[in-house]
Amino acid sequence: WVEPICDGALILRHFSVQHETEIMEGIQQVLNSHPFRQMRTPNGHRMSVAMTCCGDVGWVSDKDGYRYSPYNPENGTRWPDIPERLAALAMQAALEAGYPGFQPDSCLINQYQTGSRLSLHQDKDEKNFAAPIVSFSLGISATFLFGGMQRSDSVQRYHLAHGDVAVWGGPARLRYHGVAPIKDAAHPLLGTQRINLTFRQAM
Ligand code: MD5
Ligand code: FE
Repeated sequence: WVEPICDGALILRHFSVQHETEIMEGIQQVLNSHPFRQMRTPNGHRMSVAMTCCGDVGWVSDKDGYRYSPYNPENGTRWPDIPERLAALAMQAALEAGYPGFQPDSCLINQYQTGSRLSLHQDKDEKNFAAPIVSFSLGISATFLFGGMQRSDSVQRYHLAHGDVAVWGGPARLRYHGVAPIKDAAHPLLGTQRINLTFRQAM
């Protein structure tokens, strides 16, 4: 079922549960050559979320800042293609959310473990803010923090569970958001981790 968040954003509850096996196969394919690693912020802090990417470009962070790069700085090689079945599911979710023609060229894969968190931020390293961001949640649950256009604005909390897909576009695209510290839990398929896929039109 569909849970509206605000103008431009909604959650497709349970959307990807029936595809969980092929989604995990797609993720594993990327991990084989580009495993999760914890990058550093420009301030030098190690992020608690481990990440990897696929697509034409991937989101990277280091002492020089945040950016999209065709290369994984870890090994200097190009990111693998977004697995075809994953791209198709992301396009289908975007379509159901009212965004036909979504063509992701980048997918950031976030791995959360107990205690991992993502502090409030805006996604503004992409070139095209007209395209939505399509976000798949897998594994243990998270409390998603949805803020306003300023960091100091109050946040609404949303429970994101295995299979939920959130689509953030229109006026929601540049809202501050984050993920509260992940509570210790276990999921039958993914164990003690949460994986989040964010499909983007970055270039
Ligand atoms: C996550 N990831 O659960 C979230 C899901 C990230 C990130 O925030 O940058 O990797 S994506 C949530 C999102 C994206 C764009 C806009 C908004 C939320 N929003 O308007 O709240 O790991
Ligand atoms: Fe974000």
